[in-house]
Amino acid sequence: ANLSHLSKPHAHGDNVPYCPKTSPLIGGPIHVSFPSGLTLAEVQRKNPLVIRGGRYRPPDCEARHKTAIIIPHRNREHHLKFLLYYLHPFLQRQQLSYSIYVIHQAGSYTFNRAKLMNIGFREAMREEDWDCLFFHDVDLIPEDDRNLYTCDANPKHAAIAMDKFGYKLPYKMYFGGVSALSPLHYLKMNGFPNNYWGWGGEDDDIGVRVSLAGMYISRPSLKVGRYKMIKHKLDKGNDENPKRFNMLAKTRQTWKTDGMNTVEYELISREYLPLYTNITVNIGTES
Ligand code: UDH
Repeated sequence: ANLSHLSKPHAHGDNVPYCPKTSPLIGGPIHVSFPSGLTLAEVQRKNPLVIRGGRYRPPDCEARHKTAIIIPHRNREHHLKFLLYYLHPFLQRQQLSYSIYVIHQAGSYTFNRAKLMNIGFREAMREEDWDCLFFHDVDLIPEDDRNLYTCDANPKHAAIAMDKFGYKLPYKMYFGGVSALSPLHYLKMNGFPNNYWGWGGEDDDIGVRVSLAGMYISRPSLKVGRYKMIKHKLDKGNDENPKRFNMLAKTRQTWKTDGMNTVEYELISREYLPLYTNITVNIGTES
């Protein structure tokens, strides 16, 4: 039998047109709620064109943008289910070619969000020449699909208006939650820091790196960059990092010697699940 369609299920022929510059499927504000009985099987059923590993291409036009979503994760399956439920249709309405990567920290040692992002960058770029990477907390649901998951000329902070901050930017240099960088942006700032263990500080370090590398922070409008955070308490294994203020004062000295050029980890598994690629890693402990 000819099985070639299995390896490239949505490969287009030569004469498929590019998707329009503005997707006709975009609808604006999204009403976000958290249905109690939702299952992953149902999310799968609602997204029949998503293929193994959580990949998608528009069925009848050639996407203008290729975006990888990178989600740092441990022990938040409940949030992940809701994020997938909203994010898959959201990305499809934007007519993107995309894949969702969940970077799962193995073990119970202190969480390290930024290091997981570095790993996500490397593992995603290994698979595909993405032109944009979205670094995405698992508990933030976008509330407007005009918030385009594409890259700008500068690193973009997308989650500028969260419900928990009264739909305003909490402070000018805030870069937390959801951000978008092209591979060039990412490498220019040597990625993210690897040594912020526990809660806090790493997002500000990343914001400082953007400007130290000679770039600016780009943002969508407050009307469009809206997110609802799924309420939760501080996790076990992610206590506030008391060193973060001292570390932040030194970013100028450390950014070139700590980041993408020094990230070390052990890949435990790569699983192509129906709705996302799950990458489990051992990231070691604080030295
Ligand atoms: N994350 C996990 N598992 C963890 C910890 C963090 O998956 O155990 C990921 C997840 O993607 C999360 C992100 O890291 O969205 C950021 O962590 P967070 O949600 O704990 O950070 P946030 O600032 O949480 O959003 C605030 C919780 C209250 C903290 C109060 C401290 N003063």
